[in-house]
Amino acid sequence: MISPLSRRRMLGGTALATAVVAGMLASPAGAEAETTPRLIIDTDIFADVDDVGALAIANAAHQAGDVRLLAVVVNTPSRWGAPAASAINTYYGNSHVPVGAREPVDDSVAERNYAQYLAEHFPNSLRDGRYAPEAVSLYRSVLAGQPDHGVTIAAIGLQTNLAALLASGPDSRSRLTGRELVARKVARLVVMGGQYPAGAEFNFTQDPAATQRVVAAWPTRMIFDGFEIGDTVYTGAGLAGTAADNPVRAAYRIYVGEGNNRSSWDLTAVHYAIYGAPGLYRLSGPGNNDIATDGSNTWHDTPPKDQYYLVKTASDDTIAGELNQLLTRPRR
Ligand SMILES: [Ca+2]
Repeated sequence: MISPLSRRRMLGGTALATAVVAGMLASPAGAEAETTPRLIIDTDIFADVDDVGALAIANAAHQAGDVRLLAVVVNTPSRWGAPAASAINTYYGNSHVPVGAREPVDDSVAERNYAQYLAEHFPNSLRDGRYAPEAVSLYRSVLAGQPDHGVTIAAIGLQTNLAALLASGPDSRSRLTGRELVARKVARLVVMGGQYPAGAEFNFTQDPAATQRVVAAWPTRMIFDGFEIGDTVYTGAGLAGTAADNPVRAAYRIYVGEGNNRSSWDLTAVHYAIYGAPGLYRLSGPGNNDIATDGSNTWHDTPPKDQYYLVKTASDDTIAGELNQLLTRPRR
């Protein structure tokens, strides 16, 4: 069933966004070659429920050994976003995965506020976003400890944290600037944002100045998952058959109603960041994503930068099937 909540991506709202990260090859010294991708997710969890689905997929993949989820950072000012993310990690046995929050943390309330419900009703390590580490500090700390070019970031919300990371200066965690640290440690940034070849999409229009800075200055490969990829891929109804203590099921129940689906903008981005999803997508040719002052975007093939966007090569039902399989996989 298609959710009636088809509002958000094309118009502004009050919520914020994030970034998702997925990991690439890593070669830790003194250990056997490691091929498990390493991922950081930057999310506006609390704005829409597809962030919950995306975190569920990342946790299920982490549980299966398909990815190493390094951290989650939240780019909304809600005090409930970070504990909600922690509740999902905790459900999957990943309470050790750190969750950072954007400051200042306030009492913003979203429509169908599943995030507050998860924070208050499911075990988590934070309880309140005010107790979470600050997002940029967490980014710098986590990135500094990773193999060079070993991290994928998946951005599934606003670009606010990423812009602040790029602008950050040397500190006790690293003597590199934020931009230098990203250039050294990150392999690629997968971004749910924009529309291709052109459009105006929620994640890019909520903090357009940050979007402009990130897209213009990000020093590694960028792959864009546009509005058109996940909009008609419907997932989540099957959560009604999962465990009663599953916070992902609770979030979908609150946001779209038990047994209903939601679009899969963020799920497709995180899934791609982890698995590459051969057979589901191809990459556009290289180009450059031009961000206007209002956050709308236009793709140009020239001059080419290390930027690409996803193009679907499978049906929406096929993509949804793969996502749903992960989304409803029982925790171990
Ligand atoms: Ca999101």
